[in-house]
Amino acid sequence: MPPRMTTLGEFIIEKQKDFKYSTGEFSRLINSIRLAAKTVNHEVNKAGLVDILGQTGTSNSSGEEQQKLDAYANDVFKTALTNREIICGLASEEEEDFVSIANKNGDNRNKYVVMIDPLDGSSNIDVNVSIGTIFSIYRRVTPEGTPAQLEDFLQKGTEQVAAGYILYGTSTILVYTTGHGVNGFTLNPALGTFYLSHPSIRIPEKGSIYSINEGNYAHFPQAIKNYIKYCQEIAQDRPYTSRYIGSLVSDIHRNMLKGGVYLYPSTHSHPSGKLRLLYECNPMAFITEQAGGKASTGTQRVLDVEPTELHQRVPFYCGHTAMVEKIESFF
Ligand code: AHM
Ligand code: MG
Repeated sequence: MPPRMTTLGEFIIEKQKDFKYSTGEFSRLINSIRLAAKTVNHEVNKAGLVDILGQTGTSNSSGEEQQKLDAYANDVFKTALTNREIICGLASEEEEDFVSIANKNGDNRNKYVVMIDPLDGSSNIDVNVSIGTIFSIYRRVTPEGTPAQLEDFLQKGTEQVAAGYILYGTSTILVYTTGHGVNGFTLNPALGTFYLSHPSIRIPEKGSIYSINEGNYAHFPQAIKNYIKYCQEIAQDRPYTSRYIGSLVSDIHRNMLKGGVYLYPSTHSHPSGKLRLLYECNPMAFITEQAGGKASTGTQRVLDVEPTELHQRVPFYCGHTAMVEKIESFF
């Protein structure tokens, strides 16, 4: 008999009691994300086969060209979360503004808002490199029954009640935290079921990978130039290796399992860094801290940054605690 494997559905029900606002509403929310992830996964896997590759010709709110799959993933997650009447608001990296969501009877009694990067690393789609979805969940701060407001979204990362990512890679894995550690679930594509494959993920004690786009070297702050030199110097106790996929979810996931640090500093073209605080950095910071790691802007804990706008960017250094602290020491 094969060993009994826990499914994501079973895990959600089992852990409902750990969730401090346990109402079943939150479990339904995670369930909707699971369903949307399976749908997007299906489409991503056949991306090379159907005429869905290429660009829509429109740009997203940051002025970058949107790929067709970005738009598709955005629609899938939005529909899954909207139709089930479980959230009162949604903000997406692919959309300029947040949307307030009312139930079919017109009320706004739901408690949660979701922020999502529906398909991160989408410039990699055309070349079969792994991409991902990142999500972040908050309790609303405005009164239930009223439309969601900007302040429901501009909350510090410390206020997240859950965050996760889905990596569409050699296999599809959904990793999430509700503040009680981090667990990963791998999709069995034959059955369409996610199974608990990576329980209680902890970033390994010995980190040796640094991940950064060194092509931007000339435009990095001096502190980061110095850190890169530090990583490159040959010393017996520092045998660092460089790995950079250019797909945040993949780079972070690898570092979570193998030990390492991810860096996206400020550059000339992106003076505050490229990554978005609300859709990318906060969820990854929450997950990383829950796995025993650390996430910093170089001078501040990412989760403590006070957001001022939806599409705000911050420099991002995330991963193995000692490696992040080393980076901070260079600033
Ligand atoms: P995106 O949200 O437009 O896909 O951009 C975010 C991506 C991350 O996945 C990745 O880490 C980073 O951009 C790579 O940027 P660069 O190509 O500048 O190294
Ligand atoms: Mg992104």
